Amino acid sequence: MEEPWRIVLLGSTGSGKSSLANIILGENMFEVNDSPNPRTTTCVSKAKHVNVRVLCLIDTPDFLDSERRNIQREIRSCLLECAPGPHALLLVLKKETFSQYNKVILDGYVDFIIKHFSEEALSFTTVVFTHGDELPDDVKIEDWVSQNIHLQSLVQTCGGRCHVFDNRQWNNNQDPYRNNQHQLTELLSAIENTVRENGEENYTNKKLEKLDEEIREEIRRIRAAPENKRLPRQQVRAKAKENILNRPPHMSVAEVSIKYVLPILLCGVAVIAKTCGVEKVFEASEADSSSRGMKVSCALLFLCTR
Ligand SMILES: Nc1nc2c(ncn2[C@@H]2O[C@H](COP(=O)(O)OP(=O)(O)OP(=O)(O)O)[C@@H](O)[C@H]2O)c(=O)[nH]1
Ligand SMILES: [Mg+2]
Repeated sequence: MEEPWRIVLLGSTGSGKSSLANIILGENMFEVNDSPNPRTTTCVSKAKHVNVRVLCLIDTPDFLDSERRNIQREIRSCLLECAPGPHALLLVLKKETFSQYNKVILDGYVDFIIKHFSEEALSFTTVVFTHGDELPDDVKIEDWVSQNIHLQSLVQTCGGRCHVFDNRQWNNNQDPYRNNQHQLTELLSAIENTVRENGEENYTNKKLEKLDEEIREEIRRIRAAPENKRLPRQQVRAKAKENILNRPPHMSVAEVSIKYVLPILLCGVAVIAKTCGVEKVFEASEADSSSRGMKVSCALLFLCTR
């Protein structure tokens, strides 16, 4: 079977990520938020045949919501869902007046992509506006974007790719431009161009490749159990991702050393210093210097275990 295109939707709560995902898949597969509170709280991925290929959409919570708990876990879940790498990242923005406040959010998402994927991932990113019905008559989204320096710069950062949908109003619109089907065709063709420019490959990096290898390894482990032999492929993959997500994050040898080995060594040094009278080096009374030795060690211990 041909590999699905993995498409990640990013953006603020209420920007229309889940609604857009439903429009792209042509079916209500993601829960839409009609309350003032965030709805999508965990990463959800759904796949479906659309035109000639399978699209796997990864809907995400608002990663910049500072009040959200478990954000690191959700970021890891998003990376697991799109491993070995996404074919496209969609930065979903509500079409509205863009102020200085919005600029902070725009910059926040660009920084997020650079931090958790890389700068190169911006060339796989497309800006998608929702609430297109508010676009003035006869104005195309590119023209509207060009009126605001922050938006213009964002779209340029994302390779000049931008599209507009109206998830509520443009489903059966007769207008050739103000029409979700037309916008979807354009969006998929833009993604196809990006993938082609990348030698028919999705975006990837070392971290995503490693996660993919971890998933394969876990799939092999699950499959080895006789009771799992008949589990469908998708179910095994989902189980593998869940197992990895529930594991404590992998630590490098250096991290393990700093977190566990160094504190033990420091404690040892403190005990030896006390018993051997190394406190004389500090030129203080025995009691003072040994307690100072302990304090220094405890302070270092505290810093290391944070
Ligand atoms: N008029 C209009 N309403 C929209 C559009 N897109 C989304 N909405 C509405 O905006 C609200 C939020 O939409 P969602 O798709 O749930 O937004 P979200 O980004 O997934 O929100 P969270 O899951 O909370 O992060 C819902 O009431 C949608 O019906 C649009 O293009 N036009
Ligand atoms: Mg949502």
